[in-house]
Order: sequence, then structure tokens, then C-alpha cells
Amino acid sequence: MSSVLRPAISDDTGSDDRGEEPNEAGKYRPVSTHLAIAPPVSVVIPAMNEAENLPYVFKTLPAWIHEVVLVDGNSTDNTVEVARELWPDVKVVPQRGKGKGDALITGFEACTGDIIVMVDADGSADGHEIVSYVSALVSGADFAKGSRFANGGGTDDMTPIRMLGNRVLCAVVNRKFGARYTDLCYGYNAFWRHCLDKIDLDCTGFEVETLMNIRVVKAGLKVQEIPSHEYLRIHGASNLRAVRDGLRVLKVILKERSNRRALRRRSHSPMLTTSRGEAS
Ligand SMILES: Nc1nc2c(ncn2[C@@H]2O[C@H](COP(=O)(O)OP(=O)(O)OP(=O)(O)O)[C@@H](O)[C@H]2O)c(=O)[nH]1
Ligand SMILES: [Mg+2]
Repeated sequence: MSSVLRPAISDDTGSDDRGEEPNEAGKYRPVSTHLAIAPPVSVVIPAMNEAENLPYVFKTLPAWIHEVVLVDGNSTDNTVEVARELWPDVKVVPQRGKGKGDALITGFEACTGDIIVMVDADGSADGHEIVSYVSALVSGADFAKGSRFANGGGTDDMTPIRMLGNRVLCAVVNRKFGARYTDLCYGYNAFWRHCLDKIDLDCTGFEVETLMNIRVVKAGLKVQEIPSHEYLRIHGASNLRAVRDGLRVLKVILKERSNRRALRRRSHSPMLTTSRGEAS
């Protein structure tokens, strides 16, 4: 049996169904009558004027998650009030700068869980899928990457132009970075917190998911794709602009590629030595 998946606590005394002592069992969050999970799971929700959609988002979040961190992008509707009403323990973090990337980076810093799940606030993501992401992580993956195009996934929310752009950019990333992704620009992903140290995120906009997907490959992390269904945004308009944001994604790909080349050149060039033969 895995060291992190254990039978759930079966009675009020806290002893599990093997009669073990409660001190250890108490750390596990019951998922079902036969399954519990040990690592605390934080859910980060970037939200900008999503008050009308939040009821649909929170409704699907599992009760066993450790915390919800909502990053508010200076909403002018009552996003924050609605979030507090729906999830009284929600941790609301005001955004420092602008853009979804900035919001996510801010949210990740505020998380206290070992596992972090990114969920959009427009009602397009089904929180019931979180258990699939978490299962992949506790089974050995570092990064569980949602995919609308892996077998079992789907989308109701992509225009043909966005689908084409995503496919082309995904092919470029696969070719240039040796990945085997079926999706590139998707906001539903999960990872162990330690990944953040290895990918050192530094971007502001919708290119954030692409940057993460490239850097996890460059860092040699173990990535597993999770089939996911993207539903239609329920209320309001998308903040994404296909051409503007597509170009930002392309720019990130090219920049990461040239960084990689520069690194390779540096590691292949003979070490410079001083006149006394010391490495400089
Ligand atoms: N805090 C914050 N959240 C943002 C910002 N921009 C977008 N978001 C949130 O990021 C999530 C994804 O944004 P969407 O506008 O739905 O973009 P998308 O999912 O790529 O596009 P659609 O599929 O058309 O909905 C939503 O929850 C937005 O509220 C921002 O600048 N700040
Ligand atoms: Mg959306």
C-alpha cells in the first residue's frame, strides 16, 4: 500500500478500520469510505469579476481540500463577498499587479498545502476532477497537467481559431523541448509545491500555463497528463484575446528556447582559465 494513500477513518474514535491508533490517522483527509489522502491540498482560484460564476465553482470543490486561495484581480463586482459567503474559510489575496500569471504567482505564494491545484473561476472547470490530479501526484508525478485533448478530455469552450493556435503552439513546444503534450494553454493543473523552486515563474499574463509546461520539462520533472473536460464559461466574457495572447505565448516559447540554447553553449564551451591556470 502506498505510504500516502491509507484507508479512511471509519469511526468517531479516529481509529482506522485496521484498528490503528488515531494519532497518525488523524492527519488523513477522507475522500471516500475506502480512501483517504495525507498531503494537504490548496486550491488557487484567480478571479476577476466572477461573482456570478463562483457558486458553480465552489459547488464542485471537494470538502477534503485543505484551503481555497482566491486571488482577486481588483474585481469591481462582489467577487470577494460571494467567495466568503460560499466558503467561509476562503483565503482572499489581493493581486499585486495585473494579469492571470501575476494572480497565480501571488496565489501560489499564499498557499500552505503540499499540493497546489489551479482552478479557473469562470465555471469551466469541474472540481470533481481534482481527485484525479491529486491521485497522479501521490502516485509519483511531480506535475499533473490537465489536457482537453488527451483521451477522455474535452472542451465546450474553444473557438476553432483558438483550437488551431493551441495545437500549433503545442506542436512547437513538443518539438523544441522534447515534450509529448496534447494540450498547451489550459488553466487546470496541479503540482507538488516543491516544483515552484524549480520553475521560478516570472510572467504576468495568459502565457503562464505555457511557461509552466515548458519549465517543468526543462527541469526534468515527471509530468503526467490528466484528461479534463472544459465547460463553457457560465457568465461574463473571456479575458483572453486570441491573437494578443497567442503572440505572448509564442514569445515565451522563443525566449525559453533561446535561454536553453545559451545554457547549452555555455556548458559546451571550454572553461576560461587565468594565467595561473585557475578557472575564472
Ligand atoms: N485575479 C485575476 N484573475 C484573472 C485575471 N485575468 C483572468 N483571470 C481569471 O483567470 C481565469 C481564466 O480567465 P478567462 O477569462 O476565463 O480566460 P480563459 O479561460 O483562457 O478563456 P475562456 O475559455 O474564453 O473563458 C478566470 O477565473 C479569470 O477570472 C487577472 O488579471 N487577475
Ligand atoms: Mg475560461
